Amino acid sequence: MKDASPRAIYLKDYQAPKYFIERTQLTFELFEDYTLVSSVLTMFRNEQQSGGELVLHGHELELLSVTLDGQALTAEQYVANAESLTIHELPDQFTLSIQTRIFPQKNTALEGLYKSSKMFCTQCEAEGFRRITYYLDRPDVMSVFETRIIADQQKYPVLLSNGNMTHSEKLPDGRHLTVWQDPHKKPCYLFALVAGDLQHIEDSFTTMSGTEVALRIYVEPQNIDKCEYAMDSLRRAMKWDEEVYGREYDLNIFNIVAVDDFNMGAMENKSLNIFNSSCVLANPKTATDAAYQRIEAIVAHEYFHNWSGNRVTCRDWFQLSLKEGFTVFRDACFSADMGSSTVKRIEDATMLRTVQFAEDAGPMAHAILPASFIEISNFYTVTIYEKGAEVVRMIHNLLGADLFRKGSDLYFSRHDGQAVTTNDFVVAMEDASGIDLRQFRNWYHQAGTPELTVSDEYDAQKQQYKITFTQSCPDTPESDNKEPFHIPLQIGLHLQDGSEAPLHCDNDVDFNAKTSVISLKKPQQSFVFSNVSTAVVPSLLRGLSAPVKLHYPYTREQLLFLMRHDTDGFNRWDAGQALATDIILELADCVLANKALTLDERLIGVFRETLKQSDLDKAMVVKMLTLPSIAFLMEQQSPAHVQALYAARHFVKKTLASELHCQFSDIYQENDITGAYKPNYDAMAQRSLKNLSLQYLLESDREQYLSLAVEQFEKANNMTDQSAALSAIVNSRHRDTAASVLQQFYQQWCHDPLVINQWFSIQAGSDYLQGVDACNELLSHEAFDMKNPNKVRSVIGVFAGQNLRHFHAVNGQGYSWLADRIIELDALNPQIASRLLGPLTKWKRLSVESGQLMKLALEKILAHGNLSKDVYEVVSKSLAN
Ligand code: B3K
Ligand code: ZN
Repeated sequence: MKDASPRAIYLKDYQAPKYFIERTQLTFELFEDYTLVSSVLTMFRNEQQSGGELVLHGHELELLSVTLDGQALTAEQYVANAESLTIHELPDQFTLSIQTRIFPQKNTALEGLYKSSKMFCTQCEAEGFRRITYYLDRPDVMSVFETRIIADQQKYPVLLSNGNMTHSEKLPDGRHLTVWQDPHKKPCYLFALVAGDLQHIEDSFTTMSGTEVALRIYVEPQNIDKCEYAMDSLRRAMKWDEEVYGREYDLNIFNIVAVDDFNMGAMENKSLNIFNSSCVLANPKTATDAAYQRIEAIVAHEYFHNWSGNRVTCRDWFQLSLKEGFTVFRDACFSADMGSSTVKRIEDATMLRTVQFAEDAGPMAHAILPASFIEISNFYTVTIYEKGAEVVRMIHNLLGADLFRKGSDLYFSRHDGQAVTTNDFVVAMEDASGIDLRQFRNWYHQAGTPELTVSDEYDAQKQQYKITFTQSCPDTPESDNKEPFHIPLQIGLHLQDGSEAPLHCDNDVDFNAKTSVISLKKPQQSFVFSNVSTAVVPSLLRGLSAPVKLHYPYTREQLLFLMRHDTDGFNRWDAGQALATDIILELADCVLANKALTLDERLIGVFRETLKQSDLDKAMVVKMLTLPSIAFLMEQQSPAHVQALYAARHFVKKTLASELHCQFSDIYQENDITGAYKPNYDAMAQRSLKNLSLQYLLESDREQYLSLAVEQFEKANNMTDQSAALSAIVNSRHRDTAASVLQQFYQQWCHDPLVINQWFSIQAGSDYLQGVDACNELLSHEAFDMKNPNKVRSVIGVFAGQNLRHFHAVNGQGYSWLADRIIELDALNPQIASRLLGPLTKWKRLSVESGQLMKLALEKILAHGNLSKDVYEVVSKSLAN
C-alpha cells in the first residue's frame, strides 16, 4: 500500500506464536438473552520464541473470570479489555480457565456465535472465534477440541459441534447436554457449533479403505424435502477426491447444516460444514438449474477443504490462497468432470476476465500472497480465490497431470497436520517434479494482470512463421516495478485451409511440442516455427492458459475464421466474443458521436450458422449466443461510458432478435422439454438454450412471443423455466404484463424466502426497475430484511453490481443511494457493507463526470466517520489509489 495506514498489518512482520494450545475444552451454556462460555486451555510455551507475556485475542467480550492452574488471577497478573487478555508471568506449561459472557442474539455481524432465525450457529473464519472467548485466534495455533453444549431441550433438541458425539444427557430444568470430541488438531477458525430444532436426512459413504461414514444434512423442518441434491453432490465429491487426489475422509461422520443468515456461501468447519441455505436447498419447483450447479460446486468445495485447508492449513491469513486457490482449482476440475470442461472453463474465464481483472486494475489490487491488509475479511476476493486457482492451474499445466498428482501427494503427506505457506506448496510441486518454479513464484507476490502484446510475420519463401511476445504489467498500489512472469501460453497455428500446422520450433527450449505450450519468461521473446506451408492465423492462449490480457490485432475476418476452424473449443468461443466485443465497442463510439447504428452483417451470419449447428453441445451454443456483458465491456473501454455501451449492446441484441426470430422460435420449440424435471447436464443445457431463445424472442418485439412467455411462466413445472419466463417478461417493454406476473409470482411463493430472493433479484437487475426510488420500494417490502445478507445481496448487491444501466444513471443518484445503504449496513454487518463497495471502487475507470459523482459518494462514506475497519479500508484505499 502506497498510503500506509497505521492499522495495516504486514506479512513481513509474521512471527511464530509464543505459546501453543494443546487442548481446548469449551462449555457453552446457551440462554435466550446471553451465552456463557467457559474454556479450559492446556498451554505450553513455544521454545523457539523468546518468552514473554501471553496476549489472547478477544472482541467485544465480557470477562467473568480467569484462573491459572486453578488459582484466580490477581489484578496485577493480567490486563483484560474487550479486545484482548494479557497475562504477564507464566510457567512453561499451564492450564488457563476463562469464562466469558456473550450475546449471540445481538450479533448482527454474523461472525462468532449468533442466532439465525431460531437456531444458534457459528462462523469463525477468519477471526470470529475471538468473539466467543479469549484465545490465540490465529491459524498456526492448532489444538484438539472438546465441546460441551448445554441448552433447552425443547427449543434446541439438536446440539452439534466438530468431531464425534461422545456423550449426551438430560439435565434438570428441561435442559440437556451433548459432548463432542474432535480428534484432529485444528485452528479455531474451523470450530463450529449449532443448536436448533432441526431435522436431517441421512446417507452413508464407504471410503476407499472401507470405513463407513455417516452423512447428514440438517435443516429446519420445512426444508427437509430439499436436501437430496446436496447429499448426492457430497457423495460424488467424496468419490472424486479419492479417485483424482487419493484423499480419503478421516472421521465417521460428516454433517452439513443449512442456515438462512450467512455472510457467504458456506464454511468448511471440520466435519460440521455450515452452509448458507441458498447453497444447500433445492427441489425442482423452487431452485433454478443455476442453483443446482452452485450447490454441487459449493458442497464439493467445502468437502475438498477437508484436505486442502483443514488437514493442511494456512500459517497466517496472508496465505489464504494456499487453501482457497487450490480448493477452487479442485472444485473447478470436479465440476468440469461432472459436466463439460470447455463450458466450465468458459464460465470461469468470463468471471475472471470480468471481475478479477477489474479488481487487479483497481485500488484494491493485491497479489494472491498479499503484502499487507487492514481487515482480513476484505481479502476473501476473486483474486485470492479465482486468480489463486488460475495459478494452481498453471502449475498443473506446466507439470502435467501425473507430476502434479505426485506434487499434491507430497504436499499432503509432508505437511499433514501443519500450518504452512504458499511457498511450501510450490516447493512440494518442485520437489516432486524436478521442474524449476523460481520465476513462476512472481505470480504469488506481484499483483496486476500481465499484458501480452503479440506480433508476427510469415516468410513464404523460407516457410517460416515468427511470433514475438512482449509482456508487461501495469503498476498496482502494492508495487510498481514488476519482474517478468513465467507465462505458459498454449498455442496452435491454423493454415489457410483451416487445418493446423504441425509445430516445429527450432529456436528455443521454452517451447514444449508435446503440450503446445510456450513458456514465456523474458520481457520479450520470439519463436520461429518452420515448415509452415501457408500464412497462418494463430490461436493463442488456448483455454486461457494463463490469466493475462492478450493483444493481437485480429481482423474480424480472422476471428470469423477461428470461430469456424479452431480445434480448441474455448478459443472458438473466445473468437466469437472478441468479434462481438469489437462490434459493440465500435457501435458505442457511434452512440457517443450521435451517429446512426448499423450492425455488421457478419455477426448476424455467425449467429445464424450457430443456430443451425444441431450437432453442437447445447450449453456451448448458449455460450456462443450470449453477448459479452456490460461489466465485461466496461473493462474494454477507457474511460467506460456505461450508457453508450448499454445502448450499443441493446441495439445488437434487438437486431439479432428481429433478424433471427424465426430461428430462435424453432430452437425454442425443439428444446421445450416436457416431462419430469431432471438436474442433469443435458437437460440443463436444453433448458438454458430454450430460455436464451425466449429472451431473444421477447427482444424482437413481436406480440406472439409475449404470450409464449406468459404461458411458460404459468405452466412451468420447474423454477428454471418459471423464473426465466419471469425475467424475460420483466426485461421486456411490456410493463403491465411484468407487473402482473411479478404479483402472481409473489403470491405463489411468498412462503419461501429463497424463491422470494430470486423475485427480488430479478427485479433489482432488470430494466423494469428504473432507479433508486423503485429500489427503495423493494427495501420497504414486507419480505425484505436488512439483517439478512441474502436479501441485501438480492436487492442492493444486484442493483449496484448488475443493473449497470440504472445504477450508473448520469445524475449519480445510484452512487449516493448506495453510499447511504453502506453507511446503514456498516452498523449492522461490516463484512456485507464492505462487499457492497465494489462498484464504487471503479470510479477512475468511468467518464470524468460519473467518476467525480462516484468519488463524492466515497467521500460521503468516509465523512460519516465511525466506520468499521472493513469499510474504512476499502473506501480509503479507493480514494488514495
Ligand atoms: N472458507 C470460507 C470463507 C470464509 C470467509 C470468511 N469471511 C468458505 C470457503 O471458501 O470455502
Ligand atoms: Zn474455500
